[in-house]
Amino acid sequence: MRVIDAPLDGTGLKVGIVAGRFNDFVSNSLVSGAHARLTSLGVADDDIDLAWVAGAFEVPLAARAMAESGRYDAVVCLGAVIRGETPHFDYVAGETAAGIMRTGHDTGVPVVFGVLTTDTVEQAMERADVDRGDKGADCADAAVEMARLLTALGS
Ligand code: INI
Repeated sequence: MRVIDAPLDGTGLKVGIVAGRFNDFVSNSLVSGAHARLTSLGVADDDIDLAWVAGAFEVPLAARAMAESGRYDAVVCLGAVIRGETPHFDYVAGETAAGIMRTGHDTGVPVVFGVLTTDTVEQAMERADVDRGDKGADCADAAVEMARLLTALGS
């Protein structure tokens, strides 16, 4: 069996980040975690672009614009949809997830899903906490791995 290697090496990669401003106390932490991990994996600070949008619902469209620009090897989508605060949680969360997935499939650019969907503010803060879970860092890993994997697969 040949194992296809996708090293967690971000050297030379260009990464876009899209973040929803809604619940920005969570999104800011996710952005910090993603940014710190990307740079620790070797992505140059100048090769990381961050675009803020109003909320999670807007994230897929901005991610698509980044992916279609041809300037990025991967796009990281960040935000927080919290059930306790919205009766239309299921629409916002579901459409955001579907839009992010579709963007990756349609463009061929890895678009990773770091929009938290939680029942409570506390759960969201826990998953965004750099000392306790840090979904932003997880997404940075996924972005670099997917960019490398697609290259290894000849994409
Ligand atoms: N956007 C979020 O990112 N998180 C939420 O929890 C949220 N709530 O609670 O409604 C939310 N709504 C805004 C939405 O994403 C759009 O920005 C808005 O509907 C304009 O299209």
